[in-house]
Amino acid sequence: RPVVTRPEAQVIDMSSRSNTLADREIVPSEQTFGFLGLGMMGSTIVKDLIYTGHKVVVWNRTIDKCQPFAEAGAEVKDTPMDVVEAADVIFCCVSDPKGAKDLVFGNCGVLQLKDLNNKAYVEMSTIDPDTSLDIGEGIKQCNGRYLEAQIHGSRQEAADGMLIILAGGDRSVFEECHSCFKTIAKNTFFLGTDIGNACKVNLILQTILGVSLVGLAEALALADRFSISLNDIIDIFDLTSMKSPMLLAKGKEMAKGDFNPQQPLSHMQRDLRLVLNMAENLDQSMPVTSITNEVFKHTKRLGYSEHDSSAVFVRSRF
Ligand code: NA7
Repeated sequence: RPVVTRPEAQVIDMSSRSNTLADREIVPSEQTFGFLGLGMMGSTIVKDLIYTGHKVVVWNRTIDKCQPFAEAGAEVKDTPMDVVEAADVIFCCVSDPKGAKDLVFGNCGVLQLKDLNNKAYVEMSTIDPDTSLDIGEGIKQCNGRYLEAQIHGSRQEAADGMLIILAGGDRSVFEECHSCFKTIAKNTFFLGTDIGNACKVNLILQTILGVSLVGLAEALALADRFSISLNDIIDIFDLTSMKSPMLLAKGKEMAKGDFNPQQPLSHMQRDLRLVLNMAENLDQSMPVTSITNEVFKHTKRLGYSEHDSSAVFVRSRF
């Protein structure tokens, strides 16, 4: 069993800007945008929203993370409910479905306000369709408008303003978020008014990613057993029609043993679990995804939760 060191804590560089922002003519909306959750994704997004001139009010469970944003001009609130009171459109970007639900239905959560007065709530945390339906229903029952806006992309893609937004729900909210989405994403899709579709599409994309990563890891582990240079394999792979920017990048990370979390392994495994739950409800057979999930679960148990998903290679090398 390898000795595992935790990845270095990632810090948001408040002064760095993605090159892409300079090319996008962004006219910031006049509305006030609330933001719940200043993890790596949330922080990167909020930093760019402030930079492009949006009025932002923030909250994070660990309050210390709000400090740099206060210095950069954001208003900081004590509870999610306070953010909702102060904002017109509220984004949420936390780890998982449970966290997303807590912020809406929990103590000091969004729905403590009872009447949302037509405010908009935008769920960016990766969640399953049923959770999105529950959140959407709660928001609508309290006179609010709901949009699921799933973010597809790595932390680096977020830092580069190159996310893909997959949205569904209230079209008016989608339009009100235009200048925000233009700030953070290279493409934005509205997948219809049915809540849940955007979550499904996001999780389907994650299935492709997860299964591909495990295939890549196993192939490279076999090369390693033969003492074939992994760099050679990657160079040759680059010449084939199988290559993709993502697989090349992940292959290089595996070869270097550099698992700096761009897409944390725990998030990948969470997504596969959500996929398998969806499939279970449909009696849809997904044997390869099931095994992929087991592989990620095992890698988590080996201590690689917080590393990048490419750390799945370590397990394959056993
Ligand atoms: P991170 O960097 O792991 O950050 C997770 C964030 O979620 C962070 O702000 C956490 O607060 C917050 N969190 C987690 N659980 C809760 C609960 N129960 N209540 C309130 N806040 C919570 O993840 P990323 O930023 O990379 O990703 C966020 C989402 O974007 C994720 O769904 C991705 O798939 C897409 P903390 O700072 O720990 O107090």
